[in-house]
Amino acid sequence: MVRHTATSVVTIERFIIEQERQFPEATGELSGILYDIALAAKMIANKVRSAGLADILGAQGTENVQGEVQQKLDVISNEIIVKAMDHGGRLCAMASEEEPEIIPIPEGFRCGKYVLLFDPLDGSSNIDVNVPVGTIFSVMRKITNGRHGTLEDMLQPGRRQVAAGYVIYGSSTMLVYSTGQGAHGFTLDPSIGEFLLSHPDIRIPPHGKFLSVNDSYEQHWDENVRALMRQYRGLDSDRKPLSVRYVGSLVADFHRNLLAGGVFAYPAHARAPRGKLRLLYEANPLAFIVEQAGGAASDGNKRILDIEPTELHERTPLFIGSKDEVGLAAETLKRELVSGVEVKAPDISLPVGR
Ligand code: FDP
Repeated sequence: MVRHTATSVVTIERFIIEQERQFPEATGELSGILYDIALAAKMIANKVRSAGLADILGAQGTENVQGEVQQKLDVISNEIIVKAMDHGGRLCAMASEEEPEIIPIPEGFRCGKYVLLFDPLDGSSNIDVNVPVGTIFSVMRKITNGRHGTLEDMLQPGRRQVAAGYVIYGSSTMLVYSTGQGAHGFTLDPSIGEFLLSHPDIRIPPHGKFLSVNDSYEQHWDENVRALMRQYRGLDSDRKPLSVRYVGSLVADFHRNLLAGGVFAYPAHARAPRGKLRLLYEANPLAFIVEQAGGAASDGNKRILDIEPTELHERTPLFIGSKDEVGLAAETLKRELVSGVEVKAPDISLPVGR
């Protein structure tokens, strides 16, 4: 296996080929999906960069399946990914945060053996104020017979992902992905239009530095969540307090904590009994990455990657990041509730207000 350091000049294409060579039985289809995602990411990065100039900022006026107002760039990013991926012959279906149903491969194109699930532009409520946004993706192997992908192919637990990753459109554009052999980061060099390996084999510190949580929901949290947050803040315990950093763009908060150590928390609360984030194309892919980097992800009760999904757009509470902090969440949240707001049975059909 070729060993790269942060100073070797390695394009994402070369890296993918080298990884593929370790599996002589590989057909190259998964590699093809990753190239296409990298291409779509470059096209979206270009749109995000020129957003203010091209009059594509702001809301489109339609609502997506989650009942959230779609931003123009959400719609554009969704189209870019679908068009970059639907004709390559490697996918048999796709699913996007922006579309209520599965996206079929158009007639006339070959169907492959993988399904792709994605959030084309995560954190899009931040676009108008020039805050980093991202794309998140998950690839699963088709498990049903027949030419076309089905819902059943999508509803697999996250541990079955064959590849997952995200792109952050920040001060620079970075793509981080894993095929189960570590998590690797590539930074887009805009002068040559190539993603170059910049963060080989990312390792998240076992103990966190940062806490990312929207604590305006504190009034709706149950006692256990409040107790957990007090511990993260160094109250009621001799733990060193974590510093609070909350961008409100999952990819940006996750990325910072992945590199510097920390935990992103979006707990369930009385008004959002299943939290806000989506299992299949937000929590699962980031959980895959964080575990590959030595971290952990839990819904407070269960490992995210072991959750058996039942709906395409289902939500999950999420605690993700450094192992110690996610472990503390699992330990604290399993305590019996003494008082406070009881978290009711999940109702994932209800849109959750911001
Ligand atoms: P957004 O609604 O802007 O798309 O995925 C949804 C998400 O952003 C995450 O990126 C972000 O972490 C979270 O919602 C923010 O939610 P709150 O405003 O409730 O904190």
